[in-house]
Amino acid sequence: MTPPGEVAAVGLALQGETAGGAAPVEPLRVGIVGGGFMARVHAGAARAAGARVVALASSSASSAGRAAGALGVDTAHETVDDLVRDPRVDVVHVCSPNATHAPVALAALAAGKHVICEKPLATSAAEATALVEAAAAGGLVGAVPFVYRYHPMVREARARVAAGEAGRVLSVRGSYLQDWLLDSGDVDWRVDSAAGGPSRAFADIGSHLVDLLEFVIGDRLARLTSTTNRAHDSRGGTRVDTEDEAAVVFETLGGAIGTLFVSQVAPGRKNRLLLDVSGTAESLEFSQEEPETLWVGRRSGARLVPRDASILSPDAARLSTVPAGHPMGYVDAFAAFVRDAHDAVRGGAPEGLPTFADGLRAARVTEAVLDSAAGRTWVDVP
Ligand code: SOE
Repeated sequence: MTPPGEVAAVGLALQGETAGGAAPVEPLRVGIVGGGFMARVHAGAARAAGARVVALASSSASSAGRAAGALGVDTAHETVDDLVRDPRVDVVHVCSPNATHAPVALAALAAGKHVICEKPLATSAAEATALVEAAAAGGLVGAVPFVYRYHPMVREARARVAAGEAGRVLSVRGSYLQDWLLDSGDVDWRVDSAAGGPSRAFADIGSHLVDLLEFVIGDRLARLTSTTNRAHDSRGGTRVDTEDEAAVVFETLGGAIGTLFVSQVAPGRKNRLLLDVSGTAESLEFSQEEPETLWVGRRSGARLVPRDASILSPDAARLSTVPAGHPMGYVDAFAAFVRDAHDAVRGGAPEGLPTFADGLRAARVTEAVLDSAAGRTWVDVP
């Protein structure tokens, strides 16, 4: 067991901190677009990474003023354009509704800003492609918060697969269940395709699941067939045209098979993302609601591996910033993601940073899921 004092050595340095007494680095300056739950999470993560949150813009000047006040941000801009052109802003964090992601991120890139854009990166693969190209053309960082990659035990599962300890991956079962949209009175901008895009449950949470699955097994979905379901055709008096649930069967390029199930109407399930991988030697199971352990099963027996940096792979240990027994979770994963994204802005190449290319990948899988469900057929994933 690593003594508590030594664990920080495997963690990441905060911005502004330097090794060996070198001159301190100026904090990055963040501008946030959006004023809801995710804006709050991004503001906290940016500050934890040592950045300064200097400006905020939202759908109106008044909502920007309110959110800036609540989050302790000095400048509330009247428009998003004002924010992306603010010379004090180095990185724009896009936390507004899905349909605005592409136009806001494109405007920020055009203004020469690095961008962290919430998922889904865009509501179509064509828009996501334009974002990948714009970031590359400008030599700018584009990152997407597939933050579940930042749980240390996810990195541990990935390392075990990469090292061959799990054997050849035969099958994967992924599910992501929530219940916050269970009742017909549960309304949110996400349920309306004009604001959220043509896919809701899959784009919102299935995108996390696919990203995590491909990240952990180092393989890609090749083809899939899917079906979707809707619990309520109308919510709060408005017709709903997005799915509440999606079920997917898939094959990977590497020859594995598997299933995915996502639901935002599963009673009692709050944020239950579960990934269960079976290789020829061992099975691995990670549950987002119990992120401090990884279940590792072999024919000879199963055990729960604890998040203890002294026994983990280097990448899992790197993200394990407090000693074992001091629970880490979603907020820590988010902070680690932003720390790595900001490190990339400074020219670093952090391991496993989800970029716009990964956002495009999720958009392609989402389109394949909707196409397959509409055509009731197998679809190749581009
Ligand atoms: C709501 O479904 C939500 O907040 C998602 O938008 C997030 O991406 C997910 O991490 C948690 O649930």
